[in-house]
Amino acid sequence: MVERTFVMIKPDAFGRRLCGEIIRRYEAKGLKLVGMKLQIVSRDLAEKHYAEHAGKGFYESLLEFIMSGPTVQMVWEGQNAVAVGRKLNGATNSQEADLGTIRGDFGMTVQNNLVHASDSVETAKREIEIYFDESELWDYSMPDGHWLVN
Ligand code: IDP
Ligand code: MG
Repeated sequence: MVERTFVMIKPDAFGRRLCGEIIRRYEAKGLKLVGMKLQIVSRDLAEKHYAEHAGKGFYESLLEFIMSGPTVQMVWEGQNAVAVGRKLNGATNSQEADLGTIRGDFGMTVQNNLVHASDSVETAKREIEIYFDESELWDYSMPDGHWLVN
């Protein structure tokens, strides 16, 4: 199934100059970038994005972190894009994340884990709608597309 997933480069990765590295991994894997923007996230957006965590002990700290600097929002498309994105990122706790994943290779903490990716197709739809208008998502084909589907 061709899916879309919402991926966000968090302020720690941005501040550590890892944007290129993260985008490179998604791109080289074979996903297709269909939307992208840069912003310092407002409280309103941060609360919408992380609504499922409201009330948890780490919630306020997470919001402060996510609003603390520039972030990059992206929509990546491809077969099983949601599961592929979660694999590229690795486990939530960066110290436990497998080497070879973004969090496993570059992260040291649970909160500051560099990158977000949707956990289901439904979540992806909700998250994409929070950050993007339909007119900001692009429909095009890549010349290597036939190598990346079965
Ligand atoms: P995920 O990003 O791997 O899907 P979630 O459990 O959905 O992980 O948590 C959302 C984000 O909240 C995490 O990526 C991380 O930045 C932060 N977070 C999750 N659990 C904790 C915690 O126990 N302490 C501090 N921050 C946390
Ligand atoms: Mg999550």
